[in-house]
Amino acid sequence: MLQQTLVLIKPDGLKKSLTGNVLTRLSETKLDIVATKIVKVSRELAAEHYKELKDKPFFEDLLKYLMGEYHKKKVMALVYWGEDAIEKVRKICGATNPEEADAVSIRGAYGRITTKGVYENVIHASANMAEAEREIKLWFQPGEIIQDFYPVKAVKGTCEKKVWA
Ligand code: 3AN
Repeated sequence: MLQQTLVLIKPDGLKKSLTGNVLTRLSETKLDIVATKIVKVSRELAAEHYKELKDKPFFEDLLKYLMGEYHKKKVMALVYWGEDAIEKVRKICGATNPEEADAVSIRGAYGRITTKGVYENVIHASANMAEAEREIKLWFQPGEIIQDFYPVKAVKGTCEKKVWA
């Protein structure tokens, strides 16, 4: 089944110069990259992204981690698209807990748990199609993706935006 999935290379991955390694591993899937950008993550974006986990004891640390408070204040966001994209990407990512992840998976090879108990697991990938839709719409605007997956509508420009001077 053709699917799209959101991938985030998290601040630990950027700080450790793992972007190339992670993208090389993901290229094994032969999926298409249909959107990408570097994002400085606000507290609001981090909280919305992880809203399902808001009652977990590690929620506050998780927000700080995604915002880059422990590493660099940036995340690389990508959308991959193709046959069974969600499962293919999740398999290469490995288990959530980097200590339990397959040693040759991205999280197994590059992730760690800090002495404070924060999972620094380098990468996020959507878990299912509903999550992928919610996350892709949260991180990207329609014009930033070169493939049309979700319906769009035209709105008259009323709000101010920056253009090149
Ligand atoms: P996944 O990212 O594999 O879909 P989720 O959605 O359960 O896993 O967790 C989101 C993120 O929360 C994880 N990537 C990890 O950074 C963090 N996390 C999950 N469980 C724990 C835990 N027990 N302790 C610390 N951090 C955790």
